[in-house]
Amino acid sequence: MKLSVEKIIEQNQKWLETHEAAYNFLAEKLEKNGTDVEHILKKLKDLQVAIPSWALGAGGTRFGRFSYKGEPATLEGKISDVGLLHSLTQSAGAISLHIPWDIPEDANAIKEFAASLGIEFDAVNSNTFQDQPRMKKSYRFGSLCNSDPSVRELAIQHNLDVINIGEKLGSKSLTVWLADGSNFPGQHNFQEALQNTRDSLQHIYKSIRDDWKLFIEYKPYEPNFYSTVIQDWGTSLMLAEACGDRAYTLVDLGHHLPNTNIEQIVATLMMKGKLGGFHFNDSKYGDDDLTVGSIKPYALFLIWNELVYGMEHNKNNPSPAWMIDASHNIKDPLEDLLQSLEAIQIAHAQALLVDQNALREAQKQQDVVLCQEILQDAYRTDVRPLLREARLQSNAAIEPIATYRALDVRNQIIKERGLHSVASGL
Ligand code: AOS
Ligand code: ZN
Ligand code: ZN
Ligand code: ZN
Repeated sequence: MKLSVEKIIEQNQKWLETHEAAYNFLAEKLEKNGTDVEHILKKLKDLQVAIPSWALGAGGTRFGRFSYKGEPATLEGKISDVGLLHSLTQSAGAISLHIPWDIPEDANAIKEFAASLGIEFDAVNSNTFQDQPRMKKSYRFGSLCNSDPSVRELAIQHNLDVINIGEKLGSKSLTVWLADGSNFPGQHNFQEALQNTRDSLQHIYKSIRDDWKLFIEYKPYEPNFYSTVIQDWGTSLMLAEACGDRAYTLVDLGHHLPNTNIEQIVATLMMKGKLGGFHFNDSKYGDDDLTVGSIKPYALFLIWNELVYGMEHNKNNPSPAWMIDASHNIKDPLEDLLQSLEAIQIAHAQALLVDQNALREAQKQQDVVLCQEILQDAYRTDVRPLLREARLQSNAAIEPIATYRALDVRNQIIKERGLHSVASGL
């Protein structure tokens, strides 16, 4: 199903008056304080966040998975769902595929279909954390790190296949997340596992085209519970540097031990020009993959503050590839993603409000109180009228979730796909 601009504009009429009053009030106040509101609106409109194909069905846990009504059973279905999110927000103009869950039968046709909805293909993700049918060897004891060279070869070849598929679709990057690690002390020779991983990644890196990037994701634990080969940003950075200029670290917000200062990691990576990819989600305990901003919105704002600073100051750092890596177990996946998109843009807008010059000056004066005041003043501003205005100007929905519900989108999807359609790959 497709949402027409006319329908969205029609819905917008309901909120137009209230919105305009709130927007004018805020814009006037901000302009008085010297904020360039047009600049913020432009930044909000420009930011495009990729949706991962696996977030369009309900997520699950090792205890089970409860499908959501009308999940997309095909790649076309997933792309069409991202198209809906994009129509409602104009900020989800890309999909991130996962191979082999999303192998396109006809890459050209898929590319055309996506383009008709304004959707591009962001980073492609390889999968060496599961065995696939008819595989000659198993990833049971790891993939790129495996002590058996024939398993490493298999895993390298898989990544090359993924690059190949990505090239056909117009992707420009490969994300490698490895589950590789060990469950018990003594199981791994740490040094050998890391060296094997480095050699394998270098091999993959050599096969990517000049206009491609390699993103190396890290994660402290899970599915292995004693050690993970690429456990932290330092290891990832070391590997990226061992590969070359177009290899970068990818930060996933859920991939840190509790209380890690993620904003400081972001700052360090951007200073080195090595923050390539970014996975948004939120977490209470571990890699919970909860809706962005649902647990620690202030931390998200502080992270965005470093992202905005870095994008302004570290011209050596390319614009990171943004993706939502969240998948909810019980909500309507599309509503959940709309909430995540909103949370990303709220923190983004708040960070854009930070008066960087005043902050630098307060830092120079060592005025700790003022530094905190400047950050919190931005954080405590209700920036939602700015988001609504950016969407209104882009012909998206002033209120995406309310519009999604008013237009009864889920029931129309169910009518098309059936109540019991199950997401492919999950
Ligand atoms: C896994 O924990 C990572 O976050 C990956 O980025 C991603 O969620 C995975 O590749 C999807 O299966
Ligand atoms: Zn991730
Ligand atoms: Zn994860
Ligand atoms: Zn996660």
